[in-house]
Amino acid sequence: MTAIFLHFTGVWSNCCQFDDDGRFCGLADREVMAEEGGRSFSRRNQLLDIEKQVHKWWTEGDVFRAQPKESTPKLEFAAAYHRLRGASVLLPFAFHCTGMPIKASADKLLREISRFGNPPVFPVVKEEESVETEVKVEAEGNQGLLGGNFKGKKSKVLAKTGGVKYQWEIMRSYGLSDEEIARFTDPYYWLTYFPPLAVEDLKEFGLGCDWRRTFITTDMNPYFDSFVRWQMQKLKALGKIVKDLRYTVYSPLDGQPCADHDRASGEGVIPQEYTLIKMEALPPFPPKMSVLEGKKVYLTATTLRPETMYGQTNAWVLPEGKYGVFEINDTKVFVLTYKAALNLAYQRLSRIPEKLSCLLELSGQNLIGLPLSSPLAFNKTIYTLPMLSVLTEKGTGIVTSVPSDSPDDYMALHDLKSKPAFRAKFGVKDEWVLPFEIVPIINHPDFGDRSAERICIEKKIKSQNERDKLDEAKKTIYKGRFYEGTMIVGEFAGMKVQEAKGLIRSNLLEMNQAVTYSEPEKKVMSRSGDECVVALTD
Ligand code: A2H
Repeated sequence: MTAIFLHFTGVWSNCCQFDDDGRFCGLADREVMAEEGGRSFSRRNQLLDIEKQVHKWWTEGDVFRAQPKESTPKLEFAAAYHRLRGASVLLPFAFHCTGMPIKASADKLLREISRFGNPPVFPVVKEEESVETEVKVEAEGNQGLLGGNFKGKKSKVLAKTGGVKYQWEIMRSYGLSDEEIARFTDPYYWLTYFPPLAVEDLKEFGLGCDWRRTFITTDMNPYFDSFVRWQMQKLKALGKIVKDLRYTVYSPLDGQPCADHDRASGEGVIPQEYTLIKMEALPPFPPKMSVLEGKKVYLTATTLRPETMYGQTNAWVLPEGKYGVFEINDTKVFVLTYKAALNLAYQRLSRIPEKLSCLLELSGQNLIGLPLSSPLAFNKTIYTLPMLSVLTEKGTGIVTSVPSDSPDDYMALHDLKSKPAFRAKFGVKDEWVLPFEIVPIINHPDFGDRSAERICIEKKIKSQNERDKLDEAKKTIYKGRFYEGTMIVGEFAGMKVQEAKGLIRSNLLEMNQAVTYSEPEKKVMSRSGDECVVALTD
């Protein structure tokens, strides 16, 4: 900042001084105190006059015109500083036109026209909803997609007068007419509309720019476009870049990735990746599931600890949870929540891409007692049992139980084993529970090879309902020397857990006993109002 103020100081020092309070006080202040509605604008007006005069000198003198060979391009303040020291400074200014957000906004306008007409007539929003959106729009609505604030003077006022939820309303809040807004359905129109406004603002700001050197990005500028093509092809030929798929937060309604600026809530939320364990349901199926006879049916469990799969004793469902049986291909079906199935459908794991095909709806209670064969488990057959802390919002809503290493799993199994009335309540037979003992699989340097049991006893946890204590137990296990734990069973016995984890996971994926599953780590709502999933996109 110093440089630019130095610049102004030279102009001002002849005509200004400070009043007794140390406030700036110009000539005009001292001579006339013009009053407008009780407030004086003379100081401001004088500054504006000075500014106008300086702009005139700059334009007349063509002071920012520079010859490239004599100059060093620098940022604005450095440029001004060096210019003041007599250097010939070139400051160019270009417009980086962000492709996706502009395309997304243009497409939103198209969708709004197809849903609500042109100009659109939006459904009336309730009072509370509109208050929420107002705040949002004040925070985000004025953000120019080309990287700045554009002509947004009216936007706050307008935004306050109604709930602004739609792209069309955001454009109206810039002071644009409906007729003009309709032109923004063409993404290229954005690139002709906003840059000149930005140039105006930058000139007002006093940017010392040689405007002959300005340009915009994207294929609207064939020179820039061919430069980028050349650069990308060169890098690709050198093997420095690849084209591949990646997991990204995605709006099914918009049909495209939902970046932070496209979100109504959930800013900063990223995909969380899990290993989805395929636990095969063993026929004959109970009568409720008889339509599935002949299909390969898998209960699916999301885990962050694939290396613990040797120690599985059962699977957990929420008795009152809602599950579905979804087709993955012609022969294979997955049992999981609707939400998880939707995520998978966008990750190339559904019979019809991006569509759900649900063969059957089931409650968790319907699944209790279902025998399963689960990858790597030393117990050849395990059973589906009730756990009350299963969240249907997280993962597949089905959890595989490893009571040696998970305090939640240990306490839930302990409850079922020690409380016959609890078993009876959910129709759990003794033989699904009582024969299953803890299988030691990992030696934890501080808690031994039954770490979950040890910590639950130490913390005197009585049941699966003691949520706070269980969360604390989990934290305690992961603190300290957890990462020095060693595998004591399986192919990688003797190896540190951290090294074995990735290898075991790769094996499971390779053997098709597990797949990768990803979902937003927290709920994300798009500005179009739908809940986002994670999609595998180019
Ligand atoms: B973990 P995060 Cl051995 N509801 O797998 C409740 N818990 C769920 C769930 C749901 N819908 N979906 C997954 N989980 C559990 C193994 C394991 C796990 C061990 C030790 C700790 C542990 C065997 N159960 O997790 O909230 C699954 O249990 C403690 C971190 O996404 C999954 O990994 O961090 C873990 O929670 C994912 O939890």
